[in-house]
Amino acid sequence: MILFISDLHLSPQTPGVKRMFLDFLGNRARSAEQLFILGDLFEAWPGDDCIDDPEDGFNLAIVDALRQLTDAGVAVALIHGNRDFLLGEAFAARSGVRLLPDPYVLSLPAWQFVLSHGDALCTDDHDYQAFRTQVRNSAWRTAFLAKPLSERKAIANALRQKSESAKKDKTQYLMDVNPGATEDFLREHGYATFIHGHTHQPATHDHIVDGIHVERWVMADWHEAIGECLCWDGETLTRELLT
Ligand SMILES: [Mn+2]
Repeated sequence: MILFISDLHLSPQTPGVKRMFLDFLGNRARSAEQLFILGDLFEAWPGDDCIDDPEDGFNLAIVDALRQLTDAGVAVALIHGNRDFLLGEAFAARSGVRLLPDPYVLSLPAWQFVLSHGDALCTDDHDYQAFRTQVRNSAWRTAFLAKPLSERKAIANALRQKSESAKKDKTQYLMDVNPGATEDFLREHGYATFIHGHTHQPATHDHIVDGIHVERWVMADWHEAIGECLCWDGETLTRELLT
């Protein structure tokens, strides 16, 4: 069995989500062979050294819980989101989680999936795409990670507030995937079943691309008392409510 989750946006401000996630890792996820995390696991990630931040044990608790799951033999893999794009090799080594490229093609004996966070397809949001290009540039990352942790945390906070207030001015279509870009993406990935998050608009969409039916599963973000995972049992994909 394979499980998929995304958009938990873990932060000390949402202790209920953390509690649900730790419960998920300790119980539901134990019966899976693989767990895929499709981005925005964390609300913010200022760099891997935040795991050992003496002022804040929040991230360490999450990393330790992931480690217990991977030590138990569950293969956990992660695609970066637009919030936690700085999750790096130290995080991977500590947690046992494998970092994947975005998009990632998951070829199984019975089916083919393509996995992504989903933000790259929100092509109508030009401001966001410019930001995405900047932060994924290796020179920008090196310069950013050279700053002290406290400064990086402050910058991440300011960016988050900016993005939250910008969201209020954005019309709905800016915050969803672009239909043409999505169709091209489905074609480029051989009409595989597409699973993504990011938009916080959970739904299962049916696309007809070049006369071929393709499913696109948009995952739900997690809230204080409610979460979601997708489960592939080898034959069918289903949504599971987590409480
Ligand atoms: Mn996102």
